[in-house]
Amino acid sequence: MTRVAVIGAGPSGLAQLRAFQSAAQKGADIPEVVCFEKQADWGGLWNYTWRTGLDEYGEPVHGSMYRYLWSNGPKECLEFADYSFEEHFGKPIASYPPRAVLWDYIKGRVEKADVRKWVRFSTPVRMVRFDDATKKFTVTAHDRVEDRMYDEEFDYVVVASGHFSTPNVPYFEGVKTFNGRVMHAHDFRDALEFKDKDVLIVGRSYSAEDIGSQCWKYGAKSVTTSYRSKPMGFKWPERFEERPLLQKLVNKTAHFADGSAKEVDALILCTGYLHHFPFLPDDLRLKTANRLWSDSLYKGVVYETNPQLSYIGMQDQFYTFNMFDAQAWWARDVIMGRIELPGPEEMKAHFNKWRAREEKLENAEQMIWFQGDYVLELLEDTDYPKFDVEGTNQTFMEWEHHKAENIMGFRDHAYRSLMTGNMAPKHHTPWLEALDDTLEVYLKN
Ligand code: FAD
Ligand code: NA7
Repeated sequence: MTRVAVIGAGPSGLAQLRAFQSAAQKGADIPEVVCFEKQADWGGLWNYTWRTGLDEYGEPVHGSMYRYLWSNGPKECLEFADYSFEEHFGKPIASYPPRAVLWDYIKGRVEKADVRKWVRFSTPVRMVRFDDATKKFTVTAHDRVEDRMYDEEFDYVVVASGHFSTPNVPYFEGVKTFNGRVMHAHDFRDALEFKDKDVLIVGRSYSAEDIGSQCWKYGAKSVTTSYRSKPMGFKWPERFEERPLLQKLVNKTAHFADGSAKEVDALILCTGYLHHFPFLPDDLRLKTANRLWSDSLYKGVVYETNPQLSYIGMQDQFYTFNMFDAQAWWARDVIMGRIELPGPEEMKAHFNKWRAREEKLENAEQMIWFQGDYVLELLEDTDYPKFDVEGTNQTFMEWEHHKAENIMGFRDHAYRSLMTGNMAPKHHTPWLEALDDTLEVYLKN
């Protein structure tokens, strides 16, 4: 029997499990699927952990999510086409759910699909090797509960281990002797730690924007973000400002590229993440920056030099859950022989076409249409329910517009589901006043 190893049970890995299960449900003979998950539960980053550094077994902690995190985009843009929010919650819900609500939703689909039995929890993959002669992979996994390492053979491997977990940590002069808290966004857990503090954030992307907003919301004395390329440019409220790049720290004084200086209590590096696959040898390891068209992948999924290996969710993301689905259905159909891959030259030509377009993208709007077109291309080939990608792009446009209008209030808007056609209710409490992020409170509409 054909065997498939899926590495990771976050949204991407779970999309892969659901893809195979849905084929089985429709009567297909599917391969044996084994999913290895390092954490004790599924949901990937959405499975919040209070831990930082190393976990209970000495493994690097995967989680980068923090308390009070609310979706940074409309839920309507990430909704599963085969399992709506309304199906899960039994009613329409507001558009920017907190983490716990999204985690519940992610779990609901795979619980319904009954695929938990395919997952081996607390089992990090240590190594994957490919044998050119037998055309099989050997996966070395470590069952941390039994403390037992073992090898198993597979015909296909799908890597879904995420890429927002291993921090990219640049060095700044004087950081060694800075008299305050220094951390990377990966280790940020609770904004209340920074109440009444002057916080300095380096970075200008989602983490900088959201961690900065959180700290402000939960009572930081001031928030200063420092950018390398250009400012975020939102209409920030009082006590929140943007400055050019941090040059050095002298005791607690931060010096910036424009010659200005500010006394700060804490430094939070929101400087992004590394694609990091310590379990993959040179010939199988994806090497790419965080970009919309990743290196070395055909259709953004299949590893060019070994098509028995696929990667899900490795792109920079506007689209998330339903893009992972589109990719997982596509990978499934390659594995099941429903999609035939072209030769290396055609694959390269396809790659080059998308890469050329990606390199010309100038703004978020163009990037969203780019990723939407990519999702559409994947949807053409599989039986993943077709959904209104253009409408999803339009919702992203509204989201961008709402952010530009009011960065501290964009989460108060509501959007129409592209899956059910129903309008989301407005949330009962403005985001700035909503300090309780529990599922129970959120759903009280
Ligand atoms: P992950 O969620 O990272 O899951 C990967 C899984 O692989 C984990 O469970 C991990 O334990 C497991 N794993 C890793 N290595 C191994 C190994 N060696 N062996 C076995 N298992 C392994 N997206 C949105 O749509 N909306 C948001 O609001 C949003 N907010 C975000 C906030 C933060 C702080 C971050 C970091 C990301 C956010 N994202 C958001 C993007 C996020 O990347 C996706 O939503 C999603 O979690 C990606 O799913 P994934 O399965 O690819 O990766
Ligand atoms: P991103 O989106 O990869 O952004 C990384 C940011 O870090 C970006 O603004 C970079 O600046 C900045 N960066 C990287 N290296 C440096 C150095 N050396 N100096 C200064 N600034 C630097 O990561 P995020 O964590 O924000 O977002 C990841 C995911 O989390 C995202 O999908 C969200 O949904 C949540 P640049 O823009 O290149 O000038």
